[in-house]
Amino acid sequence: MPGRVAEKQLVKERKRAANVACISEIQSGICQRVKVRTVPNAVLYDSRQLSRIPRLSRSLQIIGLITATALSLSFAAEPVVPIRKPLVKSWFGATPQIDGVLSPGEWSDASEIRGVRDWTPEFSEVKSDSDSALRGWVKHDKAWLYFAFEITDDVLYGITTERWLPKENPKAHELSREGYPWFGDEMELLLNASNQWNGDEDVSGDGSSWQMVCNLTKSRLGGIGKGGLLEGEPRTSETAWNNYQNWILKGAQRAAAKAKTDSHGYIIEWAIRFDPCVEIEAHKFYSPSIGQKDVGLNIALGDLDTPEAGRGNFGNFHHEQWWAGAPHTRTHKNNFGTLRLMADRPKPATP
Ligand SMILES: [Ca+2]
Ligand SMILES: [Ca+2]
Repeated sequence: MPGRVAEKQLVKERKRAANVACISEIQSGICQRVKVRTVPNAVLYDSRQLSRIPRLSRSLQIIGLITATALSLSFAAEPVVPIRKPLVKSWFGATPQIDGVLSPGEWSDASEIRGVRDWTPEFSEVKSDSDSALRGWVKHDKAWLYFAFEITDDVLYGITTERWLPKENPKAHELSREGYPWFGDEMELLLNASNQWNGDEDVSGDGSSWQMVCNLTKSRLGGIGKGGLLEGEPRTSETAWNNYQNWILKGAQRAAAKAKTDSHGYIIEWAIRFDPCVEIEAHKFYSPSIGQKDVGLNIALGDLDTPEAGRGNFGNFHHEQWWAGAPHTRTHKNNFGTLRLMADRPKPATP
């Protein structure tokens, strides 16, 4: 469900969902009645958020088992979910070629990011690197921020599977605001250039903060079947949608996504021009001449396989792993990690 949802309605929905999720555990005697953490002033831009049923983590189930033994079943447990807040530095480096090929040495002057078993799972946990894993790199030059990702994925949606549709949206592959840009094997970058937030709000959809998608098998520029960039969230905002589309059409963001020849993964290379996409203050865009600067960053790796692999999850997604944040709130700016832009300094040589 897109659009704004009042807090009361959201809390009610989550309590109902949590009760549904809890019934089987109550029946088997290992679950307490579980309070659902509220999200004050929540603004839902992403239709995945409301539709996702909060699932009990393994640790929560263990807590439930222990407390059930020790205390009466009327006791209410309040789970505390730690929020991942990683930091990565972006050093000044050589300009890469955005072609979906990791050439020898092309990213050796960049900082490395690893995942995703230890990232935040929105859906099923990742238990094996051969199922879903990632090596990533980030760096910048005078005018652009660059990311590269080498993704391991044992089943490529729309390549080694049929292009099946989710029951939630028969228009999932329409390249409009009604479609699901993130439906498929995909990555999302979320940047908060201002590095400021007021509460639990998501990105605004302009140079100060945004969420864009790179899908392996569809794109704004290449259509269905060709990987690349798509307008991300909030798709409910016409302004955000138009900003994102302009960036793609005018080349302010460029990306290449290519399946590996063995079909067990893919490569993404992604370039983001500081002007207009890293607006650190109103009408002021990052440049190495400004000096070192922290901005908010989150990264998502979405893994869609077969409908059976994602049974019980929204859209039958198998995995959606997040570099920063907690489940269900990871798109809020206050859940992001930090990208430290290191001005004109190159990566120090390894000792
Ligand atoms: Ca390249
Ligand atoms: Ca997949």
